[in-house]
Amino acid sequence: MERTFILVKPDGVKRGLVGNIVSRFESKGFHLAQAKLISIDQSLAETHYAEHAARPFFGDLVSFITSGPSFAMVWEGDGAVKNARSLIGKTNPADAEPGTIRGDFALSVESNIVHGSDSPENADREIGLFFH
Ligand code: FUP
Repeated sequence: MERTFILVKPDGVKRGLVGNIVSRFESKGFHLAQAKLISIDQSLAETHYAEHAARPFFGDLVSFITSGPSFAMVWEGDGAVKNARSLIGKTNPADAEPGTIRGDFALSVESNIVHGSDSPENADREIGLFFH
């Protein structure tokens, strides 16, 4: 069964959206395999977002993701990676459709509530980073 890694970022946890987001994944039919609250440290943040290390927003991204507790999850289901990204919506909430998590809850790309793996290979990598 395909797995994906989903993270409710510090803005989503602070705003009390964990339950709503978990409920959306449950309602879609995914199976919750693992979950935990985690305070992401500098090292984990830089490893998780390594592909963005050279981007101008990298420093702000690392500061943001380490700014408070996040809620990490592993969800299983057919086409889990692609289906989860459909629930999450486009990276920039301004482009995300209403009905998606980012479309319903976020206004800015810097604080876009939730992360979801973008490929099965990255899902395995991220699950290994957060659950070991
Ligand atoms: P996604 O896979 O949808 O989370 O998007 P990306 O991997 O492209 O981006 C990861 C995170 O970098 C986003 F969630 C927010 C941040 N980001 C910015 O802050 N500014 C940008 O211009 C692009 C991304």
